[in-house]
Amino acid sequence: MDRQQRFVPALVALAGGVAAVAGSYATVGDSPAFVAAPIANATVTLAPSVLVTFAITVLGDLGIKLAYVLGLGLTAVALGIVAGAARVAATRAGRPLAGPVVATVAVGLVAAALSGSAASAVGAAVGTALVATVVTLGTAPDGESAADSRRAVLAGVAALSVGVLAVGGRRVFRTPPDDDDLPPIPDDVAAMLDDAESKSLAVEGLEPLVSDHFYTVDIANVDPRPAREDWSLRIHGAVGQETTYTAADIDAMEHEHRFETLRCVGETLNGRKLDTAVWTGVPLMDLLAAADLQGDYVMLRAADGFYEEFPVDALETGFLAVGMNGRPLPRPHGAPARALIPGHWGEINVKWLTEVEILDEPATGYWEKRGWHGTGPVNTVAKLWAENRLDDGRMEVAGPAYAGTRGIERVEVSTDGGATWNDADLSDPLPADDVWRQWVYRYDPPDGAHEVVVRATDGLGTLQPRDERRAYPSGPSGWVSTTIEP
Ligand SMILES: Nc1nc2c(c(=O)[nH]1)N[C@H]1C(S)=C(S)[C@@H](COP(=O)(O)O)O[C@H]1N2
Ligand SMILES: [Mo]
Repeated sequence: MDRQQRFVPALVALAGGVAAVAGSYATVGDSPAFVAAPIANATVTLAPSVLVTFAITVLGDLGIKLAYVLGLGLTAVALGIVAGAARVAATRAGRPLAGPVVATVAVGLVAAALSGSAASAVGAAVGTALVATVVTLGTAPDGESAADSRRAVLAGVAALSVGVLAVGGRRVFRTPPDDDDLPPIPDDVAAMLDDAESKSLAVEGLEPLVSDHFYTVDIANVDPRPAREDWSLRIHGAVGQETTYTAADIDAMEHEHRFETLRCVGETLNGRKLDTAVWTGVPLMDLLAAADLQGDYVMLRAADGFYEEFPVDALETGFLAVGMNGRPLPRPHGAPARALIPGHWGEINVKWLTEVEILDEPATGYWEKRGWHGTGPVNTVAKLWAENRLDDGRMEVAGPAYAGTRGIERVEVSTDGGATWNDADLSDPLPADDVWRQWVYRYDPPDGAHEVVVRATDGLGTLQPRDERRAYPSGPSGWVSTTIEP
């Protein structure tokens, strides 16, 4: 065997693994049954917290995509090792021709164990069987030379790699589904969306009061996709009466619509993980009152293994959202149902909610185990998202301001680095308890470069603190500033 040829078995094995991943995706698609899903999710949940914090605060959305690609690669290698080991075992047993069959069965069994899905496992096994067939044909004893067999293997590897890259690429760069397939927006929600549109300040580059694009943050690399019929919400723990609601139970209840803003504790000071939507659902207390809550703390648990704990009082104004902007709650935002806890950091607004567990004693949530303090009320912030030079030579600066349930009373802008301050104009308030406002300020710019600083005062009259702090562990703080060049 020359050196090159020694790589062939490893390449064959890897191709078997890549094909298994592709085959599983072909059958079950981007769902939790995808064979790479558990490993892709484990790359997030098992990663050291420093790495996760770095990924969230520095890489942002790219971090989760890299983790996904890593998960795909690790799964392909793992299944490749299974396929390769099976072939080696068959050869050692003196039955080399049984190798492909043994490899196919072994990959199928491991894929079934990983994914818990027969369809996914069959897809994976078929992928491996295809590679094994290509290889067997390529190395058939009827005169094919070693070089030809190598070429066949390499062609197989290349073709399958292209396949899986295309598949992975589609997941990573997917576009949202067409609106045409969705039910029409109910009139009352449409009226709220109109209200928000008419109150949104007309500033170029400023997102409207109902976000065009709502950020997502979660530990689920492959989002859960609980079928509505299988979903239920269990209320248990320190309760007088354990209760379980199905989706049909929720459907039968009276629904409300609310504007509500969410902000992630892990974002940067002037970051974009701050958004607003109209949510449709039922007040959590409509669901919880019957359970007779007896503990002081609550743990919310979700289908992706996420869990967060906080004082039970915060549930009083909480909401179970099943719709967003007049549509069914989208999968990335927690379908079929998520919690909304007014005024608190995003992380306790648990998506894919499955359990409300009432506790007598405090416990530690997912992010708090990793050092964050993100279960409490949000920090006050005024952001600077738009910076426009107007036709008449004036400057226009604008952004959103948010202080949770405290509300925003005032936003001030300094154009001289904080020496003097002027009041910005605010958007008319939306009828809601936990929602952002927009601010805008127009001025005649000085001749040279100048520093614009912005700060908000909340509804309790408290000025946004000036001291700068990074996101970790309690959310970013400080005044947003930027230098504007002439
Ligand atoms: N089940 C589940 N819920 C979750 C999370 C998660 O990882 N899993 N992430 C939380 C965090 S950190 C934030 S900021 C919000 C973001 O909600 P969004 O993705 O709808 O914007 O969801 C929260 N709910
Ligand atoms: Mo978050």
